[in-house]
This record gives sequence, structure tokens and C-alpha cells, in this order.
Amino acid sequence: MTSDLFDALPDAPGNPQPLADGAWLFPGFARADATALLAAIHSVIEAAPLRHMVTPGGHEMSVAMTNCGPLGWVSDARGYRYSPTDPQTGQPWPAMPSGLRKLAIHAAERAGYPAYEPDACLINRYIPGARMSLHQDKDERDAAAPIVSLSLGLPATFLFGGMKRADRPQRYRLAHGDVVVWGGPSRFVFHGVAPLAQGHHLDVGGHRFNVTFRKVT
Ligand code: MD3
Ligand code: FE
Repeated sequence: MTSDLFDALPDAPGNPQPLADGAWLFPGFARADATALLAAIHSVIEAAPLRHMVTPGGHEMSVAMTNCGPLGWVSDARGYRYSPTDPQTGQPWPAMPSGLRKLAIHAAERAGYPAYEPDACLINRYIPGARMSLHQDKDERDAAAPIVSLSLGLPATFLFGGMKRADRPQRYRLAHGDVVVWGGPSRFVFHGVAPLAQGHHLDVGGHRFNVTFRKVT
């Protein structure tokens, strides 16, 4: 397919859109690299399989998760935290594949964060019906660093609220190849994902991956 054809699409790569104070959506930013990025995701899953973690409240999450890089996000009855090892094996998480890491650094740079060095990478897999309820991400010690998110596969309705859980969220569609950089004030806003709709994506099949990059320490 020619780049002219992509450029004619309304969400042609290369036009960042402001979502909120400090949050930038790069539509289709990763679309051209999707095949390699999916291979990298699958290599991580092979070494550290996806699993449904349990919340401190005792609920099994509908989203399946794994991690790569120096630190991984984990949840169990004791709470949420970042761990250098996979609790299922006691082994370090697999290394962050360079293609994933470079994508995050590149997007952060384009959003005005020139020295981004993520030390945690959380891989979320949604099947139809899976959702993520409104929450804040505040377990990362480096509040100045943004979170970068990459979406691949089926589209999702992202819920973007306010500083209070009760603030009515705005809804955004996150589609295959979309990258968002969440910095500044947007970093601590309540957010979540509506239940994933049934569908089939030509490259990814019947699910959605979301990969988040964080600077924890
Ligand atoms: C806005 N993941 O893993 S990605 C998460 O689609 C998470 O799987 C969602 O929320 C997903 O914690 C949303 C976009 C995202 C990630 C982190 C944020 C948006 C954010 C942190 C602060 C503000
Ligand atoms: Fe989050």
C-alpha cells in the first residue's frame, strides 16, 4: 500500500492530537511497525506467560497481563507493586525488546520528553468483554516521566476522567497502532477501558493488546 493512501486517511500517522493537558495521541504512530511489535510481544509472552492477576480486593482481573524490562507491575492479595521478578517463576522479567523500547522513547521525544528511559513495560491483553475499571496509576516514583501506551488489535473505548473518581469520563477510541503519551497533569487522572466489543482484527485476531511503558524509579 502506498503512503499516499495512508495519508488520505483521516487518522493518518504523524498528526498528534491533544487529548488533555499533557496528553498527546499519535494516531497510527506504530502501524507500520505493527508486525515486528507483535512478534516482540509474543516473545515476551512465551518467556513470561499472560496471567489474570488478583486485585487486593480478591477479584480476578478480566485483562490478562505480563511484563518485560527491569520492573513489572504485579497485583495480589497483598496489594499492587512493581517487582523485579515474575512471582510465578521467581525469575527476572524478560528483557524489554529493543523495538518496543525504541518506539516508546521515540513517541515520548515527539511529545516533548527528550530523555525518556522506561524501566517497566506492562503488557495487557483484552478479549471481548474484558475491561479495566477506573483507576489512577500512582505506584511510579518518578511523577515527572510520562506513561506511553501502545494499542494493537481490536479497538477499545478508553475512559478518561478527572482527578476525582466521580468525574464523568470522556470517551476516546484507541485503535490499532495508536500511541498515547500521558504526561503533565494528565498523568494522575482516573482512567479505564470499557468492555471490549467482539470483533476480528486481520493481524491480531480476536483481541487487543495494550502496552504501557513507565519510569518507576
Ligand atoms: C492515563 N491501561 O495499564 S492505556 C494501565 O488500555 C491502563 O490497557 C489501559 O490503564 C489499557 O494502567 C489504558 C492508556 C493509559 C495508561 C496509563 C495512564 C492512560 C493513562 C496513566 C495516567 C493517565
Ligand atoms: Fe492505568
